[in-house]
Amino acid sequence: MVARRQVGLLVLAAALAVAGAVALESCAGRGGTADVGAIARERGLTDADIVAAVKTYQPTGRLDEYLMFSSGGHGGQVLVIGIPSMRLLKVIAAFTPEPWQGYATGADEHREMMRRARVAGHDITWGDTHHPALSETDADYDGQFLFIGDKANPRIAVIDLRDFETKQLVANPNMGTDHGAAFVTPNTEYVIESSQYAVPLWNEYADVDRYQQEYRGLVTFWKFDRQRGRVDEAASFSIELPPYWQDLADAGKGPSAGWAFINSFNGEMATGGIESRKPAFEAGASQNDMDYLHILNWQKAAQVAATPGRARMQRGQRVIPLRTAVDEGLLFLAPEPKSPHGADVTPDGRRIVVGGKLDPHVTVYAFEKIKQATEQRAFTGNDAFGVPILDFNAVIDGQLEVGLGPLHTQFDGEGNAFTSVFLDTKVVKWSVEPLQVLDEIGVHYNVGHIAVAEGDTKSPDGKYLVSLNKWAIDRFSPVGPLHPQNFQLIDLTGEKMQLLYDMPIGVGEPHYAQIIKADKLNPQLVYPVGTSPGTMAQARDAVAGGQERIERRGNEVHVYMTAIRSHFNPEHIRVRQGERVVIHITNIEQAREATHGFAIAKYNINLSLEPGESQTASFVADQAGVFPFYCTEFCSALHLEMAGYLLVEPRG
Ligand code: CUK
Ligand code: CUA
Repeated sequence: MVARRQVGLLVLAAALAVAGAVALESCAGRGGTADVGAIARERGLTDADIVAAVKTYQPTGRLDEYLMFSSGGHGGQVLVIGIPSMRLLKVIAAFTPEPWQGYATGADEHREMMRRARVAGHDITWGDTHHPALSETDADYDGQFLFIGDKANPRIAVIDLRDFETKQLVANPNMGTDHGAAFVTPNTEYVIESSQYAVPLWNEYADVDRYQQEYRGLVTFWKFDRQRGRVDEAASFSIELPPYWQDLADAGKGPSAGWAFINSFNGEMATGGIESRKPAFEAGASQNDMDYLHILNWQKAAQVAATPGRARMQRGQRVIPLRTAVDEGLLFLAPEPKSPHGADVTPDGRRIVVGGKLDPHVTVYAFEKIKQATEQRAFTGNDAFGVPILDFNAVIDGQLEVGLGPLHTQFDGEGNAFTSVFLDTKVVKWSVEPLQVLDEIGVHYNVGHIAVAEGDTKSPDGKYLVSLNKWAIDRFSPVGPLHPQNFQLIDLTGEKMQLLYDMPIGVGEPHYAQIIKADKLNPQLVYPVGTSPGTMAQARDAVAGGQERIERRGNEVHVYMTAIRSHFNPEHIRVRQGERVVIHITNIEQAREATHGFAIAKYNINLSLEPGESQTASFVADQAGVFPFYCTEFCSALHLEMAGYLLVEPRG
């Protein structure tokens, strides 16, 4: 306590010295005092509060040290947040249309991307994002790509960090929902997506009565083509899994590179209750003391999938049948207590930490022991599907009691682990070797994931931890029955963890986040004129200044348009009712941030054209009349004049 007070006083002294005591007096006379001590007293701030403020405040123009990419939950987006300031820097549209960035609100490119990601014949206009994964090179974030899974539908979005935009949505044809997505292998060879709620795999339909016979879990290894910046669906493969409900996944690294680990719950294979008079899922799926950690050799599986006759094509995807996976030694199970949630590989790749939601311990598995047991075929038996089960006590390093409801674990670079504890609403710091609790801090309130700076790499920075809490309850002014979520920034630099900042998240419920050193990112600030962001290459229909024109081709009217402060060229588009209008529009600016919007009244179109960007929007002019179009971005003093008319002549 004494030490903390001294720090506070030091900070005060420093702040006063910087501000300059003379200037303070003159301010005070005009109602506001600049006496830091007086302000703190008046606002009831403690020394710890002042330290927290000084550790997080960024003066105007100062950039953050880290960027956090957070899931936006069932808002379907990705949030980009600066650390330590906790300022929201960007919302990246991924699965949900986002008009202000012209995402899926008119551009043909997005329409095509969304069309390819249709699921079960439906247009899906939202997503439930859970786990973002930064691309890695040699088990370290490389700042090139970001992937995120949509639990609901089940899909993966690929975001290019050259422009922070979504480039591809990949739908999984063989899953009901996913949850272990997205996680990457150490060189981003594959993006991992594993299922959650089992559904029939080989047949379209089977009643839940036939759960054990027909329902299956699945893990898909999406092959990532880094050169193209796209998932290569044809080069990807899946492995059939037992119908336990697979949960979180993580990829091995270092000594465990080539392996993946997936938790599961509902090892009971409960099929639900209520009208069936069987126990409801919450009870039925929580009866056993042990569930199964799935241990997968993906490197070997990739070879098996490539061997003719080993994988079966199912709905256009190569799937290694469960039987083959067992015969080839691709899949093993290790018991894990009890309804586990997080599975997290330590930075050195030697251990896997599992938190059992209904068990007060974290369980630490030793990969060396797992590997030995699989090689010596030291199994205690097989599950109902023939998958070999390892001896729990032979493959763990130990267990550590951390509190009620341990969920997810992160690591620093000094051999410490941090586990979120849901029911006790706290974060516990512990050492991996020896297994020992070191510290804990209460959070507000229901903690889910936590994220540590560079926490999933082989060399985490530690330094900061963000606790991603659900249900803020009383932390912020009430804004109706549903409160914002609460991100809490925690300082890891001292012996005791210290709470620094509360950040309300007024959108979907975030799940996971990753924090990357800001200087690893190097986004471009303008596109070369005529770039299509989809390909990052010259758009076929890009328009240079002076080339603007309108061409008629049969029933189509092609408008080659430019945008530059503060006009569109042309400003009049004349078509006949029923004609197809194809507008190719290029923002020919090269000044930073000189973005223009392009909205057409009553036709549900809004594009956002960043400097240099070229896009196409096409639609049938089915409504006769006069439709203003205008720029939606306040780009200059004469921005309101950046407008034109679409004139649709009635059919005669
Ligand atoms: S989950 Cu939400 S708190 Cu989808 Cu990783 Cu654990
Ligand atoms: Cu361009 Cu406003």
